[in-house]
Amino acid sequence: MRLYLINPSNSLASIVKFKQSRWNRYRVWKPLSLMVLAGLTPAEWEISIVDENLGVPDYRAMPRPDLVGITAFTSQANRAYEVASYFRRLGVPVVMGGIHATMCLDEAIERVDSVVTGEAEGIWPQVLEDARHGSLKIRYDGGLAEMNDVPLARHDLLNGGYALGAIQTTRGCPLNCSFCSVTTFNGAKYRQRPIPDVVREFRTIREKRVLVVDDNLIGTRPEHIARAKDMFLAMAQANLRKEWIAQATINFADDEELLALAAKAGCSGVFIGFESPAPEGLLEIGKKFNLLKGRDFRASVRRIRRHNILVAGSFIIGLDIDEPGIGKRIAEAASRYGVDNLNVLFLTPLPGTRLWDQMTSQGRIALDTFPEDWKYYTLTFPVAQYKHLSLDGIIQEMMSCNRNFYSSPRIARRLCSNLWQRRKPLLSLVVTLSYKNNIPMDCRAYADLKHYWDNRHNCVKES
Ligand code: B12
Ligand code: SF4
Repeated sequence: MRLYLINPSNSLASIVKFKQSRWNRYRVWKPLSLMVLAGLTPAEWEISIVDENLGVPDYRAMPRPDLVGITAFTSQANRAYEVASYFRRLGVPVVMGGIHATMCLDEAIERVDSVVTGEAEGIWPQVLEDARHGSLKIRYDGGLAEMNDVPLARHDLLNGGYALGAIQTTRGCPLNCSFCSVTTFNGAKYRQRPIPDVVREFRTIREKRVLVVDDNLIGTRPEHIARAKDMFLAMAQANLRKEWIAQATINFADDEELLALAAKAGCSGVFIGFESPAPEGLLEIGKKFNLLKGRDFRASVRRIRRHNILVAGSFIIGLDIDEPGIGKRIAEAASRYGVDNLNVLFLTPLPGTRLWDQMTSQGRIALDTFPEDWKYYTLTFPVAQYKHLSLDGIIQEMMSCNRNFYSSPRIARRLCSNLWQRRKPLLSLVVTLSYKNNIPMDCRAYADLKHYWDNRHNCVKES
């Protein structure tokens, strides 16, 4: 039995633009969901993982599979349906799972043979068994998995072409920020994998550098932090010789022992969601957590950096409180906090989030021809009506933000400081160059979007 597991591409996402800028090669990360599914698949299946991010293969030249499994974030949904349609025309059954199919079940059900909602661990063997007997059901629901059931991902199935390996150690987040799908999809309960499983899986990863995909590696409560410390200690003792980056909330900075253990375990960088430079912005999106204990962001970032860990800061542009000038404000806040890299995204109503419900009820979703328009839901395009910013206005703010933070003098200053303090200057430079080189590409993409947006609105007026 031959199984293809496919990760569809989106030509508008920067991770696939490594031909235009070689620095984007460092953004191409392994699709962990498919490696986990492969880990759940019995040995009688011959599995190929196809990652279209590395290039779309000629499916006609490939042997006909018995079953196709497709994953998709919302931004990949469009392409997922194209691939599904190709295989279904050949009579090959197609199963779709992942976040988009879960949030847009009705849409997916119309376009594939079977949809698996939720996490796959508890249900995938059943799906395969049914497929073998030609009795696939239209819908399966995996719900939330037991973390003991998360298998070792099949890292061996994807070789070459990747700068980073990937691993997951926890799922779920209690914070439920309005724009984020994680609490809806993975639940509010913070669930942790057994530490020996994590260490064992780390050993099977070939890449020297690894992305720990957890949404919040350390969690929010004292018992979460204690588990994170135990895990870092076990990783350090296992002498894994890996450098890894992860996502965490700003409370990562609050515990010196935690930071020291993380660094010892191989942590080289952390991605932190600051989201807004204004307390009212944090209240608007429901991320009050960042405001607790009268936090001093600059001091927090400094404490993390002292452990030789780089900090990438993420912000959102387009909140209801954001007015003209927000781009410069974000760039200045990020520079003041002292982050090494800045990642700014447009506020995007993703299906299944509280923001989606709010913007839908207010009639503010501007790009709403689905599934076609999902390709713009990469968070790097404005897709909604923003309260104080027009389409041109919000694009200008984004460009002014990036040009300000990634201006040559600011880059030189950060590089000198990292060189002086021997804090991974090369790694921070590579990431910086990836962001900087994408600025002209982004400008072209915005011009295309404006053209599309204008045509759409003219059509609506005429009809
Ligand atoms: C790692 C990650 C990335 C990596 C992706 C690496 C890769 N190639 O996969 C990078 C950094 C590149 C990335 C990019 C983006 N990401 Co991202 N990312 C994540 C993150 C943190 C973890 C994903 C992961 O690996 N999880 C571990 C695996 C094991 O879990 P899983 O994917 O959910 O898979 C399980 C189930 O869903 C199911 N399943 C999944 N696929 C399939 C398929 C079949 C057939 C079946 C049966 C089951 C099944 O089974 C799996 C095991 O239980 C998630 C948050 C999260 N918690 O999921 C956000 C997340 C998926 N990303 C998100 C977004 C928005 C993006 C971007 C659009 C924007 C951005 N700039 O971040 C881009 C999109 C790029 C693109 N290609 O279009 C959103 C997606 C929401 C949505 N509705 O689409 C999430 C949920 C975060 C959020 N804040 O809401 N991301
Ligand atoms: S943005 Fe981060 S902190 Fe907020 S709900 Fe999502 S994963 Fe949790």
